[in-house]
Amino acid sequence: MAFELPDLPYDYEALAPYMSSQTLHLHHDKHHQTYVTNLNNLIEGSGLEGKSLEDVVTASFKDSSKAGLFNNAGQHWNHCLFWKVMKKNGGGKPGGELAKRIDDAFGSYDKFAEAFKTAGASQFGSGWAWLALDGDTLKVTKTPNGENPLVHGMTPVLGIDVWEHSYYLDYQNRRPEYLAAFLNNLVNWEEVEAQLHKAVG
Ligand code: MN3
Repeated sequence: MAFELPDLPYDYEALAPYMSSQTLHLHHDKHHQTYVTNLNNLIEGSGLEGKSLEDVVTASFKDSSKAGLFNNAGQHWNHCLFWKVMKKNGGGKPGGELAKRIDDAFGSYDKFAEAFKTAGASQFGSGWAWLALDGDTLKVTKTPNGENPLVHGMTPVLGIDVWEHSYYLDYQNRRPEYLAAFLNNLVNWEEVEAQLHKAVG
């Protein structure tokens, strides 16, 4: 069964002005679609046909002959999470178990936010910043290009795309402003908490 581009869980206008309709159309309909198309083409004959997306990501990461497959599978996984962890009128501080785990891991929400923004701003070139579960502990991490924490044995619960295609139309070169807007106005903490519960089982 071929991999498919998921619909956005909100209207294209829903995240404006923090992420414009134009950015979402290009980013979802063009960039993400291209990763899905390439993934479906490259998986043919790879020996990984029929595997779950997570299995394709982790198996192809270990095999340098499958670098193209890895990049596209990783980017498909990353974007599926990215769309889900945003919503209209999102952002601000989380509640519930997530708030407690963030306090335990970082000392406070503000310290987490600084670490997350620093990770995103300091990722040289294209990549991602993450909040991921490492064993039983939340960590902030960053990865280049299509890589993600799954390949390092961690489970991402929140991710932000810091490729230029994700913010350049709305923020030009001001990546730190985009990172701040994501945390203050876009994060769907209920979905992040759901991802956390899925990860801890
Ligand atoms: Mn992207």
